[in-house]
Order: sequence, then structure tokens, then C-alpha cells
Amino acid sequence: MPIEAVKRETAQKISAIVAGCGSAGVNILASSRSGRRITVDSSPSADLRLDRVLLSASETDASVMKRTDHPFLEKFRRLSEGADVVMIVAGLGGFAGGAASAAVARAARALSLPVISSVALPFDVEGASRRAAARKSLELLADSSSITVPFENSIINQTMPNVRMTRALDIMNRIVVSPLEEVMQYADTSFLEGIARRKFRGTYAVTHASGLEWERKGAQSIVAEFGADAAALSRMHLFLSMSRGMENSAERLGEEVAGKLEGCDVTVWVRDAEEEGHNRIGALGLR
Ligand SMILES: Nc1nc2c(ncn2[C@@H]2O[C@H](COP(=O)(O)OP(=O)(O)OP(=O)(O)O)[C@@H](O)[C@H]2O)c(=O)[nH]1
Ligand SMILES: [Mg+2]
Repeated sequence: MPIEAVKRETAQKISAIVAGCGSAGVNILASSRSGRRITVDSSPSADLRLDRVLLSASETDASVMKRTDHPFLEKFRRLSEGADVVMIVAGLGGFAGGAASAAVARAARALSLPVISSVALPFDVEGASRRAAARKSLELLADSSSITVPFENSIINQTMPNVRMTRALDIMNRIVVSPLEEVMQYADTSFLEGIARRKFRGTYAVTHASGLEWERKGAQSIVAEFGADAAALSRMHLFLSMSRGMENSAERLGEEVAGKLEGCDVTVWVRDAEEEGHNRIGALGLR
């Protein structure tokens, strides 16, 4: 299967508003360097305060919100003026993050803006009821999002068992915000046209490759990262930063990946690497 496209970085960047929802969302937002950032939480210092109006919005269908010109919609319309997309970060399982992310996603939908959500799910040790609450919030959020990328906080314990909690959360926060930053840094508005009115579940991975045939090694390692999910992917966006002057490499990488993922459209977004000889590949798989 041929690759869908190789797209070079252009000036037509996406204009995004990134909403950090709940305590974890506010923390995750702090590790983001791109986009127009707003906080949505119960704290008085939040840009959007979790109050009765926001709570009611979290329980109101986008179509009803639009039709009745819900007061939260009015607020959100002003905040999101000029944005092409609304991005949401949160840790699910608590109260604020679930309600705030649902309200923001529904308001964005009511304004016909695509939503990309990237969220953390509770550590195993937090218990079954918290994990069940997180699952419920995730389904609600995914119902109003064009792309939803869930991350298990527990992956940190599994991959780095000896790191302290605060450090683990810092690392997780960088990971959770990564797919959103990739889209903001690499993609143009054609990315958004491709996800409009869709509800994709996303998986994100990143790898580095260098040396001879790095394209083949990089493709192998990316596909391995997706494990059993790879077969179910319908789209793959690769965010490639590589040395200047290797024009054919992006195409080769895309073809290597496409060759391993039957029936999956592969798009490669390319930027020049800051470091010579250092090829970084971010991958957002959608199903
Ligand atoms: N990755 C990450 N996860 C966090 C962080 N803080 C909390 N969490 C996770 O997010 C879940 C929700 O926690 P909070 O964000 O504190 O809860 P909240 O949404 O503010 O809800 P309430 O404060 O209970 O109203 C927790 O169960 C943790 O698993 C953080 O800084 N980073
Ligand atoms: Mg909180």
C-alpha cells in the first residue's frame, strides 16, 4: 500500500487552544510549550472555574448546548476565538478533570471545532473504583473528541520501577502532552480536515533511529511499539525530525511502515532536526 503523503513543515500551522482540566490537567498543561493554554479547574486561579454552569455543560449534549446558547458556550466561544482545534489534557478518575474535560469537549463540538484529547488514567494502586470512574469519564470524553489518546499512568512503574512519584508524574506529564505538541509543531490544517466528524482512538509512541538503514530500523521499532494494536490501525501519522538534505528518507520510512501495516494510511510530517544525524520519529496511530 502506497503512503498517503509526505508533508514538509509549512507556515500554515494549526492554531490550537490547549485546556488543562482538573488538577492533573493543570500539571500536564505546565509541561506544554505550545498553543494557547487555559486552565479549567475548581481552583479560584483557574481561567475557567468549575462552577454550576460548567457542571451543567458537562451534562449537556453539544447539539442542545448550541440550540439553547448555553451560558458556558458563550464563555468558551470568547476564549476559543481564532482557534482551529481544541486540545484537552487531564488525569481522569477524580471529579474535576472528568467534568471539566467533558464540558470543554462538548462546547468545542457545539462550536464545530475538532477536539483532540490526551489523558492519563489512574495508577493501578489507586484502586478499582477510581479506575472505573476514569473509564466512564474516558468514554464520555471520547464521545465528543475526534481523537482520544489514553495513557496508563502505571506504564511509568512498569518501565521505570525505581523512580520517585513526583518524578514519575513529571515524566508522565511530558508523555501525555507529546502527541498534542507533535500535531501543533508539525501538522497543518489538512490534518484537522482528516479527523473532522470522526471519533478515533489514538495510540502514541516515539523512537529514535540512526546509522545505516535507519528508516528500516525506525519503522520496525515504531510498529513493534504498537504491539497487537498495530493490526487495527486505519491511519498512522509519523512526525519525523531528521537531518536536512535526506529528501528520500521520509518517503522510505513511510513506505517501510506502510508495508508492515496493511490497510493503514500513512502520512509523514517532516521537520529539520536541530541535531545533525539524530532522527526522531513520533507516531500517532488511529483506529
Ligand atoms: N500524569 C499525571 N497524573 C496525575 C497527576 N495528578 C493526578 N494524576 C492522576 O489523575 C487522576 C485524577 O486526579 P486529579 O487530577 O487530582 O483529580 P481532579 O480531576 O482534580 O478531581 P478532584 O480534585 O477530585 O475534583 C488521579 O487519579 C491520578 O491518577 C499528574 O500530575 N500527572
Ligand atoms: Mg483536583
